[in-house]
Amino acid sequence: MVGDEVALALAHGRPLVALESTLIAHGLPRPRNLAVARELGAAVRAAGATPATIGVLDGKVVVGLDDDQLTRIALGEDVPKLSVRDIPFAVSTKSDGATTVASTAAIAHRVGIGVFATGGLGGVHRDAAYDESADLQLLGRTPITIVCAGVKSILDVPATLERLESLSVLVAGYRTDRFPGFYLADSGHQVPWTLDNPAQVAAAAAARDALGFGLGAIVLANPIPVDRQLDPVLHDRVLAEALAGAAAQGVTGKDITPYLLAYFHEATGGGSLEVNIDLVSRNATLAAQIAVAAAGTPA
Ligand code: PSU
Ligand code: MN
Repeated sequence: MVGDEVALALAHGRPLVALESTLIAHGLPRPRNLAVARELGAAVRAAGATPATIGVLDGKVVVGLDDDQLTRIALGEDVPKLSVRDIPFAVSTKSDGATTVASTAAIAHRVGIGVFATGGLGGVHRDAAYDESADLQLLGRTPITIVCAGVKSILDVPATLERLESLSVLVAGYRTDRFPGFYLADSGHQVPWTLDNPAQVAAAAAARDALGFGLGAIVLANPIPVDRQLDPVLHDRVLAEALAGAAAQGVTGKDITPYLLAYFHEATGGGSLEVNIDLVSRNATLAAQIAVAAAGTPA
């Protein structure tokens, strides 16, 4: 399950950052997705931690995909998107698969990795038929730190924030009191707490664990800087078109998020893609800094 380099880092208490593979396989177009997967690993290393990209190959959960394995997940035909409930089926049928935030967080915590970086969390969708990502429930019961740019702006952001509160997920802004809007620096909503440096984030995780309330994840919301965000007017126009397109084509279930992201990437001429890559890579760097700070903090 655990690759050699990750096993060594775990054994020596060295800083590690989990990375997910659904973002690679289903959130970004090929072949750029493979280059991004490699860049994320490099960003984690440059900040002094070991990357542990998670996925499933031939029914084996792999923590720390090597370059060949990463290539298989990024470029493979019909690699399924595996949320946490799908993992037992993928294992028992010896399938390959890419792991979402929910499944990556579950696996990372299971092997003892405390920090995880992604782009934007799943959440409550805007469509009429009720659709809520399994990411939320899982984060409610999994004590890791996840660095993200908020929740994807294709979602119902205020409803998702309410669900995060109900599930007692710890939410903090990184150097901001605004909840970021994925492609946008500000979703228009506030965060209850602000943390200003990696050591404060590590200290919050340590406090949560020491209190023993059985709380779940810290969602550390790290906004894209305003000067690098997608143009908000373009964002709102494309979002309306994308939602209408999904409804007209009857896209539902686990296909809806990849559909909306791909729609954005095409309709913005790659503009949203660059922002997405930028924000994930910043999150990977910050996650590594937090893992480094946590490794220096006695438990
Ligand atoms: N962040 C991104 N791109 C993505 C995702 C996150 O920048 O594609 C993925 C994550 O794997 C997340 C999933 O768990 O989108 C949410 O899918 P759903 O809405 O079907 O739960
Ligand atoms: Mn869903």
